[in-house]
Amino acid sequence: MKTRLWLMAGVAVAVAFAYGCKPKGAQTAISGDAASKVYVAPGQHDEFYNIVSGGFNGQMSVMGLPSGRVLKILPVFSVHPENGWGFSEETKPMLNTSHGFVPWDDLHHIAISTTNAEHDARWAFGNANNTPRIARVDLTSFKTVEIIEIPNSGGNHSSPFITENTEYVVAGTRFSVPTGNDNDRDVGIDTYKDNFRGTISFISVDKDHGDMDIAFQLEAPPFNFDLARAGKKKSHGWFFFSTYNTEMAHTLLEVNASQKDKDFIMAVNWKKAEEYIAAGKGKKVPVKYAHNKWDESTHTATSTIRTEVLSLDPRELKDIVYFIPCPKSPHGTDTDPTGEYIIGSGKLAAIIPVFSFTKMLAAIEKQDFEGNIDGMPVLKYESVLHGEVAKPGLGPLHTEFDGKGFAYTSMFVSSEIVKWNIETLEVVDRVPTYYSVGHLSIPGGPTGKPHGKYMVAYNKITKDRYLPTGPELAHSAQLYDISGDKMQLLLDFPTIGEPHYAEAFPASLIKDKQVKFYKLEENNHPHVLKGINDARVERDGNKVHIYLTSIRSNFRPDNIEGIKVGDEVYFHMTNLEQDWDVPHGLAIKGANTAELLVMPGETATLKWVPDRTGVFPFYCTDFCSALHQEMQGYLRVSPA
Ligand code: CUK
Ligand code: CUA
Repeated sequence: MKTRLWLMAGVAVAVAFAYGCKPKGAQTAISGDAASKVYVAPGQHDEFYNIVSGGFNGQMSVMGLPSGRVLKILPVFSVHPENGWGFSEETKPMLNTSHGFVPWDDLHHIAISTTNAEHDARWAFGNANNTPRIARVDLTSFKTVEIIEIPNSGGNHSSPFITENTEYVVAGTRFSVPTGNDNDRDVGIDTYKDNFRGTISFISVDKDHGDMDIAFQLEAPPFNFDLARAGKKKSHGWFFFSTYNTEMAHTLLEVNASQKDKDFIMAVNWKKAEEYIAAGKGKKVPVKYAHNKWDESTHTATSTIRTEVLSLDPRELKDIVYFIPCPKSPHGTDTDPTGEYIIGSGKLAAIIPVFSFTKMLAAIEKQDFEGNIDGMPVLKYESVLHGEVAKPGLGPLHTEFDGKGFAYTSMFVSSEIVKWNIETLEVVDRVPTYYSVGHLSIPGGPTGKPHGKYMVAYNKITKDRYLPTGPELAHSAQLYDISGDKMQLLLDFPTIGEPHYAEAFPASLIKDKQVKFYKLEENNHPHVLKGINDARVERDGNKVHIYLTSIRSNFRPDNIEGIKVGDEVYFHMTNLEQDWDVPHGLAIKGANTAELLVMPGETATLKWVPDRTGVFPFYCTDFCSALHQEMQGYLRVSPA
């Protein structure tokens, strides 16, 4: 796969010449001026938080911009031995699904919460592609606090995209699937057109607390839904989805897919859909999905299985869904900061089509349609088109905005970024990327208020950019200065996992709102200890509960006897510290689990079933004081 892409990139170099752009090796030589622009002096903070998806590692990483420094890696759809996430009893329910415990996924897109189309940065949302889920991360604790599974979905790629006040997070299915409960799903794959649907989920987000709930699902035609953006400002109330395989083929082996020279952008009037739901037009569909929530008071997650979802059928309600023809296999669809322009990016197209929201409304008003799909109108390309960006490069994927009237589109095949004027559609600048760029990210770029200073290109191919590390190389990101007329490459930095999308926002939004520690008096964990005198061991049948305290620089109890082979041993460890940045860890020899890393004021539980007799040392893993190394103990296991 990578080889092929590399070849495409090679072709692209030739193509780039044809377009009159000479990729310059000189771009690799950073001038002193560029270095000073990304230099964050020791002790100084970055200007922006950058939340970066981890792709196939299922995590998010947090980086500072402009330095590119990694500040944190946080588990979302993954276990994380580093802090026991997915290993401790408290966190396991976060990774529960209707299929049971699914400790991995493929996280492509980040959405940072907004109010009035501007970042408020209360939460970061991320999608699980493989076993469809949406996660919400609290940006005061940088912890995953909620995960909701998406039923009637397969390949949850077109998500999570949010409306301008974070009213909804949407999740569009990449694979159309048979919908309904498990018993309805055993159908022939060749009955695709009749039995499969391309479901779009509208997940409501509570204004105050962020709690998610599937408000309703829309049963769209069996296309593949790739990406989406909400309308904003004048187009608030609408959502736009890119689609491919509008041939509705159940196999994409050449002959079937990409036959047509246009696919569609699907425009959804979600305010209208809301009205239909309020009027009782939704029907209840039996399904099974998990809803997992973290409770900051008990420091424990719970998982609930839900069995019903409300569904709207746009085949019956004819004024919710409209199709805009868009040249070949659109990938990204993006809306500009004013909400007027909708940009399609046909991967196999030689132009970038820009649609006008005003024209779309006028065409709907006049019923200027060229046909319909199951009764849902298809608009005429020309009547919705604002214009086309001519000869932008090859393989347009994703577009971001600087808030100064310019759009920046990544060109996967020709490995470059093209800057163009949204009104005049004129290409004003282009720069090479190393290599094969995927998403672009400008701080505030997808919102109504981009900050327009920097742009990061997340590249798919690395090749020679860093010191080589065997067959697997770090993915490469590149930071550009976009404050002037010409884009200027400032910095290369390696990333964690395979980033797809990322969103950055001003650090000032959240840096003074961070949780520094948990107050012990507010800890309602069922096994919390409020002081060292409560430390103890309790046996209940074959279950042994060790109530353990940690505080600089000892564990209590630190000599534990009376454990038998085959016992279920639970270490309930409370970190009694009440200060910032003093976690304690717990590791036990031979335990087939991860460590615990417990934050000040928090309680966490590790389960271990010893399989042999002996004396097992345990110790603190986080260097917490001068006597850290002395923070240790013994546990004795005797025959059953
Ligand atoms: S996708 Cu990866 S480069 Cu999953 Cu947003 Cu376009
Ligand atoms: Cu506690 Cu080291």
